[in-house]
Amino acid sequence: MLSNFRKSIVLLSALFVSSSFASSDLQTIMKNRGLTERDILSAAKTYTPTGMKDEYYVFSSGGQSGQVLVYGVPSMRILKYIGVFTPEPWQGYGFDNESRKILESGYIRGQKIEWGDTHHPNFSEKNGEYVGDYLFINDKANPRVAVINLHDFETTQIVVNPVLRSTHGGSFVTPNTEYIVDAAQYAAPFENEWVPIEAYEEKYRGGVTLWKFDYEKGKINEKESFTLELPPYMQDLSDAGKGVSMGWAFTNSFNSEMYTGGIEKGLPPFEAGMSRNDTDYMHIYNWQILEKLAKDPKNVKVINNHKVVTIDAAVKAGALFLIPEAKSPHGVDVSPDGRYLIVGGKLDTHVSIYDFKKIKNLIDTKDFIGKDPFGIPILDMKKSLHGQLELGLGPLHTSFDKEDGILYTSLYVDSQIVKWDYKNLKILDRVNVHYNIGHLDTMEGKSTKPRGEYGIALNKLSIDRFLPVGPLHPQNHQLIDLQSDKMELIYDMPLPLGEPHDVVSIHASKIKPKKTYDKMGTNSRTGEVHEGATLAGQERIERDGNKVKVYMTAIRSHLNPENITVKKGDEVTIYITNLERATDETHAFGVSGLNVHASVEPGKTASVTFKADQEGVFPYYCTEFCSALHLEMMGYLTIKDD
Ligand code: CUK
Ligand code: CUA
Repeated sequence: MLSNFRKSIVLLSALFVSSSFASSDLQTIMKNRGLTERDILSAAKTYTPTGMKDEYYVFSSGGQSGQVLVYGVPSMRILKYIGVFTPEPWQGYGFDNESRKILESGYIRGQKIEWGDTHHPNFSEKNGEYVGDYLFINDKANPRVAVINLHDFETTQIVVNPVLRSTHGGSFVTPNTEYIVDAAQYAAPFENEWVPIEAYEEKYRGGVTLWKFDYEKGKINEKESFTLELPPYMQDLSDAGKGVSMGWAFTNSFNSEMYTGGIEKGLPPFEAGMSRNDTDYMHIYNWQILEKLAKDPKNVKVINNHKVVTIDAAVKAGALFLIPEAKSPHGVDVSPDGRYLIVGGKLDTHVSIYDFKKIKNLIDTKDFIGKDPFGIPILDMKKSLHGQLELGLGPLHTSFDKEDGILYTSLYVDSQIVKWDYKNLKILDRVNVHYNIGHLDTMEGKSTKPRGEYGIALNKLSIDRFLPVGPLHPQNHQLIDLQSDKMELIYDMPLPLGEPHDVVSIHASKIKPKKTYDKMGTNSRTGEVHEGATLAGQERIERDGNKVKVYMTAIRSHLNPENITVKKGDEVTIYITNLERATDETHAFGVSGLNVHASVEPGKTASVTFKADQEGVFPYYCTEFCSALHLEMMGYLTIKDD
């Protein structure tokens, strides 16, 4: 597929360069639109004619929308929004009972949460390679992790962190999806109680939660999950070891000062107090040892029904260490072979390359330079480093090329991507992006087998790149061609849903979504046949006291039943089964004026429950334009006061 694509580009460029460059039609268009030859080549690299499909899927965080976006590369065409932490009406997410149950499991200690701050999506992995079965994503604001089933692109689970108050360094995945890891951001007490800020060092804590994933069930097992207690250093981005560093994981931090603010008292603000020290700490911990510790009650404090492995127990078992890193770093990214840890300086112009073999040697020979106030052994920074390279202002994140030793790092302040060689510490190329890049991605770039080929710059600001739409600007995802020595910016895509912090990409062949649900009457959130599944001829209305159950079917072009009469005060549940077998024949069910909606894809059963608390006549209808007789796909709900 790629070779064909490449061939057509070669052909096109040959055509342009050798002949009179372009046909007169093309020349006219170029002249009228002010396009250069390079623009035409970029168009040829990204334009995807009708019916042609993309080579890669990209899954993007939807930022404050609490959702996930899916788009294709190289076309950058948006394919789907997936409702995750917030309602999504088209999919009925948060409206039908099945999805509402998922969404409500993400409420925190009874508090309804209606937004998210999604940061980092990650795929399930085997041997560190991406497997297109599941996607995980974390919510920084309301510390939660969600599981999305990639066989139907639906959210199937949300777990709430029982001890941390905000999490950022997640959700990264251990090489065989043993754990979904989520590291704290802002330190806070683990218990649900008031603790004065003066007790910060004593009572506030950071941590890393290791969510145990049951691959067969596709679910996080909360009982087998645990948290490693960490000092209140403000943990940050993280990554799992692989290859030579299998079993280990790495988490940055940015407040080794343990500064607690105080601008209101005339003290320096957080930003100044937190960056006084020249170094912060990378946390190095071994999850394989920790998982054994978590099974023994003497290593564990149980807080909010959740196991917390103490710092002391982790240190005693040789499972937790610190290494200084240049002040307030940002990303830590593990090389495909697991040997090198690339740490973005953020406030430092350098990127630091740590060598895990050196780190392991220091650990094995107990070669420590001291301990932190919590008794955690500290390794020598210089002795752990492979080297440092000055890349420019604001290095943040890194993603890898298919060529060994080559990678790409984002520079926030300089608004650039730098291509460089981390083994020989050499800069190879730079490209400007628009503007202020955060994360970047290369295709499958954080797996053990990166494919490179395309890069995506996730830019925080777009300023002048798009038609203006008011003071809140869209963000800009820019596509970069990585297939030759020189990086080339080839496409801009505005993303208007929220701040899309991070994306992950996967070859299209690795995602195998269902076209329809195979078992008639599937509950899509559990994969089981729904209790309310209704086949043709089984349609009925049942009453039990003031509870009314309607077993409804939908098929082109009628809903059955078409008349439902209930009494005021009844609790009404309608189960809707879409009997279609045809691809893309979704029916949906909406009742006017009652906030009732469900999307029912072929083979699915969804249910809605509502209180019939006002007398009146409420038309219901299919909200998907499914056939020429779609408008006729309707009925009447009448609510009678007697
Ligand atoms: S990120 Cu979350 S602050 Cu660099 Cu992963 Cu934007
Ligand atoms: Cu079914 Cu419209």
